[in-house]
Amino acid sequence: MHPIIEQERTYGAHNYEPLPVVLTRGEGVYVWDDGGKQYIDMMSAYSAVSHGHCHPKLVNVLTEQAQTLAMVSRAFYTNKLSLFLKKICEMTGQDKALPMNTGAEAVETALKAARKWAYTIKKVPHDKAEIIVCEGNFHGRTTTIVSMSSEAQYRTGFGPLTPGFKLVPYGDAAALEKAITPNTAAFLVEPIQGEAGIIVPPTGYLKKCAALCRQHNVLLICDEIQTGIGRTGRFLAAEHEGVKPDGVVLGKALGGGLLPVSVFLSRQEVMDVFTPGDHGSTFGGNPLAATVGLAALQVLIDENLIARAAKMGEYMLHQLQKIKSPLIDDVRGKGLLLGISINPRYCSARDICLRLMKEGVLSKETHQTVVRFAPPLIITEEQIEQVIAALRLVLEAVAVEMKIKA
Ligand code: IF1
Repeated sequence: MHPIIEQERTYGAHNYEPLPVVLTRGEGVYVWDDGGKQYIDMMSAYSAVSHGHCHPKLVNVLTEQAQTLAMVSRAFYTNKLSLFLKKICEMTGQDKALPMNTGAEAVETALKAARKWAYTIKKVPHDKAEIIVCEGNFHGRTTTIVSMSSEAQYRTGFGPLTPGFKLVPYGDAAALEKAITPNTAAFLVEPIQGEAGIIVPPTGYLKKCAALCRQHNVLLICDEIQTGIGRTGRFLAAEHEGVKPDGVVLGKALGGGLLPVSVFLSRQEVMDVFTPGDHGSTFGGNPLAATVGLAALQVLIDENLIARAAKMGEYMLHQLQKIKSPLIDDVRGKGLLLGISINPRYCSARDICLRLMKEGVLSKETHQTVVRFAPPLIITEEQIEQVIAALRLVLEAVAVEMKIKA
């Protein structure tokens, strides 16, 4: 076994099963392993590296701020936080933002805001607030968040779980309507489900949910931690449906692929439920994160990455749909958030990922059958063609080995 892998296995919890590759360097869409082999990164750290690895402008901004003022806590103001908050509010059309670090922390912030809004504004009886989420959801790994999960592995062994959540099928607005009660505080939903396997709901679904939430005075909160920041070809995926949610959660790429930056945004009436001391975080809103977050938004605009994601995503989806292989059950997604569903009769998505790795393409399976393609938004047509060629090679090799008639 590779000594680095062995050492990680010795001293690290075994909470992941990484592909057997040891990465040492990243630049743009490329990463290199410790043998000097180059890979096209089709994972971009679960969409956290949308700007490309070690983006020079972002690294400069990080370095400069790190040498100036990095951490003071929210006990004091800094000259950086308000600029970031103003920019992210302008870009989402929301009134106010509460800065955190990881996606899960921003989701927890959204849950607390929704519950307190239900009690103080909607007048839901004390401790009776309900939050509706979807089957197949992924919103993070805290014990409260996994209490909402429909995935047994994410919940098992971590009880007692947090009450107050209801599950409805994803993509079914009628099911949402049936689940709403006078105690419903919010409906928390991913515009496209990432972890569930890049599940795109029927057109009009989010719009119908928004209308139902408005009708029943329920907060529509979109978890755009994976789909936001241009990933699907719009700044927020909710924009594809012309929906402006009551609350938005952002993370991952907001940190420019360099450090954790997340935020919960909402309108004034909701955000004003928080009073000093209600909620917070040691690192949330630190000047280093705020500076990098602001620069990440600026680079997204300056390099036209949102339109690129739309154009390159359409191109990639079309190229994938042209591949005729019995191993492919389905190809789906939006922008540069794409998934290829592999027929489990022939092989696992992990097997495809291991073979792609040998061809210099790095990806990751989700739920055994889906290969996720979510590259940095800077990917070029030529690099996409290289990925498609590698995938064709791998699929053909498996078909030959399994004696499958193409
Ligand atoms: C893992 C998944 C992706 C997210 C959405 C909140 C969070 C995530 C829509 C929490 C995080 C990450 C977490 C990582 C794997 C990865 C993942 F497969 F688990 F679901 F991206 F699809 N909302 N997703 O996707 O943000 O606290 O991690 O910053 O936990 O294994 P976080």
